[in-house]
Amino acid sequence: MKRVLTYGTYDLLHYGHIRLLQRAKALGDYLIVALSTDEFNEIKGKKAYHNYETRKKMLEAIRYVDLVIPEEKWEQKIADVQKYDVDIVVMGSDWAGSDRFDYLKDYCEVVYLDRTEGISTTKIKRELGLQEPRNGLDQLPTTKQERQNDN
Ligand code: C2G
Repeated sequence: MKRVLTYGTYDLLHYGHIRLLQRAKALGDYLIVALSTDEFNEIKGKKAYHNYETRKKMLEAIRYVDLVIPEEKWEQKIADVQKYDVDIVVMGSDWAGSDRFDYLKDYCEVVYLDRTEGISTTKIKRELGLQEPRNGLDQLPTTKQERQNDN
């Protein structure tokens, strides 16, 4: 039984999230999602539309997801890998090479899957007029940092 673990906020679920979960599950038999709590989102500088309980329920309704656990701090990942006997940690490619994940290679496999272009929670909010357009032009994020904040 190959166990896969991924992390995220998963607010305003969109097909980029679903595709990530679908491909992550395809790498194993059991998929755990460590879902950012509302308090951790504050640390990440993200404001989710749905609270943790709602985002958790939505993820639990997805056929690829077997278990949802809270992500409360950056430093919990090694303990998560050991506690849940994880074989592979999977993240979207906007995290590729990040020191937030690469160190886990000493504990399990780490796989970065291509990010789904053209969709992000921030883009949805912007196009619904819920967020200021970026410098007047609706450009896709260019820097890695912008991409990491623009999911
Ligand atoms: N994602 C994707 N394609 C998109 C948007 C997101 O593949 N168009 C992926 C991200 O790379 C991430 C997952 O979907 O692997 C969840 O994205 P977010 O909810 O934005 O997660 P993030 O804020 O990157 O949180 O400890 C790590 C953080 O909790 C990750």
